[in-house]
Amino acid sequence: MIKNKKYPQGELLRQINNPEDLRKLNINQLGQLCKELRNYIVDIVSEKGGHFGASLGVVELTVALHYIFNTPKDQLVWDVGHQAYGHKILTGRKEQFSTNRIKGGLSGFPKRSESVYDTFGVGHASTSISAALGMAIASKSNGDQKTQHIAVIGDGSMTAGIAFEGLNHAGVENTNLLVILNDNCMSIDPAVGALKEYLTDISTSKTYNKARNKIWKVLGKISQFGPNAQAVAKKVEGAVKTTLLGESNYFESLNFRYFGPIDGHDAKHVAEVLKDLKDIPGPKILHCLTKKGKGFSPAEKGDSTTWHAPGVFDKETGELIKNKTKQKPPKYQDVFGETIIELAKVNENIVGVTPAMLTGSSLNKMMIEMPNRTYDVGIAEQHAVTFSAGMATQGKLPFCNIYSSFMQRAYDQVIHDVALQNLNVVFCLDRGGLVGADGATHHGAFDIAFFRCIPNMIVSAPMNEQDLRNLMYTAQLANQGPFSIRYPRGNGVMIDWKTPFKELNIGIGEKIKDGDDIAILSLGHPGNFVIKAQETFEKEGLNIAHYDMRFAKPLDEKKLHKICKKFNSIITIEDGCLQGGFGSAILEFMANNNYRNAVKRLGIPDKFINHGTQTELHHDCEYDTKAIIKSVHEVLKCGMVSQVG
Ligand SMILES: Cc1ncc(C[n+]2csc(CCOP(=O)(O)OP(=O)(O)O)c2C)c(N)n1
Repeated sequence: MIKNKKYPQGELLRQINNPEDLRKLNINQLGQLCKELRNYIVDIVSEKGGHFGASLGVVELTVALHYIFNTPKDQLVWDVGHQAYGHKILTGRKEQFSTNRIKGGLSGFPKRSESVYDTFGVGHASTSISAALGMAIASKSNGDQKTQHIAVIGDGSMTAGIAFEGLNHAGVENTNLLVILNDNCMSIDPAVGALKEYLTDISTSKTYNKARNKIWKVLGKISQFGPNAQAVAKKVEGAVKTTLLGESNYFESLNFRYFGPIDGHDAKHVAEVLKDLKDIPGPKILHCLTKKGKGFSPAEKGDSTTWHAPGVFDKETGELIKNKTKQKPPKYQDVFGETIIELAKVNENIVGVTPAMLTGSSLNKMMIEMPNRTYDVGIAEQHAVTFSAGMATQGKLPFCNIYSSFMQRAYDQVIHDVALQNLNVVFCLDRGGLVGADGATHHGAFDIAFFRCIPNMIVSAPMNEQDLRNLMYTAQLANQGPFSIRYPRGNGVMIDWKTPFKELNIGIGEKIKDGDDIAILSLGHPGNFVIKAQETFEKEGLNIAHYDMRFAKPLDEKKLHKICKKFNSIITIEDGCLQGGFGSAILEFMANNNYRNAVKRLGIPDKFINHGTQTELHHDCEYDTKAIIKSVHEVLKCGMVSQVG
């Protein structure tokens, strides 16, 4: 077990090891507990990093939910889960919380294997309503009408199609489902779209807010109406809302009973409201207004996007502590962000598309320079892809930037809407490969495998910044069809990266070094691990060849024929899953052409990889520089011999 430092705890927090302890408090003590919980989160996240603003924003909600509901019997589902730090601390993981996101420590997201209080594994947005509804219907079918099912979802996550699908289904199921809409007007970047405007309208309607109190009065006296209580309350509530919000309360039109908006930072009030709602059957939604970063002034006043996951910072001043070591090569995402602007200045058809990862993809730079050609479509990967396809039919050239793991959401759209119609859409898959501390939900493990089998799709991965620029340049040349470029999280390798553009030949790799013992074929950034390993091979007098293949599809068959004829043994390396990935493509080529060279494949094994630093995980998965050296030594030792002459 990893070492974890002790952090100071306030008087109330000290007494709380699980929600049962919390429920012993007087409701008037909840405010004090929230302060202590907030301090504890600030103390630890300021030193260890992680998600920040969202967890501070739901401190009161978290305390009130565990205070009122009978967790873990009642099922509490957090959407995304980046806001669940307070939940982790209150549910038996207080002392371990300082190991959050560290290898061997707590996961940064709720995880069923970690705690019974984590009812559903999350990390990707907008799943909570569907999951909680599934639980609610299962409870009902088991004859259990008592268990409560609560989904806590942010306004950003509410923009995804799956959230609507969940609401749409829940509206015709009479289950104990409570959706808490945690509305802070932010996704990671400011929330976008018509729903956001609608929520703002409700939240700022003074007339409605006044009348809302009347509704609560009715609900407060609910028992006085005897058996007709629910009907009476519903009538009053419905009349007031319909008059004041027009005919169309979005949630009510989906058969949800809508309550709120309420101040999500008044723990006592939130608890009282939740207590009332507990007695109301059927699907309900409680609209809570909160602020990201609440209670930590630099985050409240500063840029909310920065404080979403700020890294380590000085908790007294709020100053972000940057690693001030020598000049580093740029992040791949920034090379993308700058290069697309350069290209778009010349090619007027280029547009940038992101599903809610404007800053994370560095497309925010283009949004500033070319707001009319940059689209943040909300947390809506499927829509981002089909929207790009639509644009492409009209001659636009979308660069649709989606993190590799989030692209999993939009698979059919890629096949059906883009590839089948052979449309010119460039998919830039950021965070391809192991991403580090975000862990299993966020690793970009599968994209090489799942894109490689799609007809018409070009699958490429740059080994460095220059390659990324040249691939982007090549992709925007006329009629390339669907073209994917995947690159990892983090920094490249070139300080001077603004190299002139050069057209690349599709499906052609690069010989980095000739050799005569073994050929190493790399795809993308791990080629740099091979270059590092060459220093050792040189010292050892080993002459190992290295090819940066650049494309997993189409393969550089001419080169592969030469390689298979010349070398007995081949090692492949990729920052992706071994099943069906780049190494598999090489094996398929060999099978199709009757080559029987010995092949060792390095990459992500067939299991889900937990969190750790990228360096730790590359090591654990055995495709870092050390593993390459070891593999070469093993191959030489056991003399993997070609079965063809
Ligand atoms: C499918 C998917 N796309 C993108 C993300 C990246 N992401 C993580 S949190 C977040 C914003 C969520 O906004 P909201 O639900 O309003 O929660 P808040 O952070 O405002 O509390 C995004 C876009 C994700 N986790 N999953």
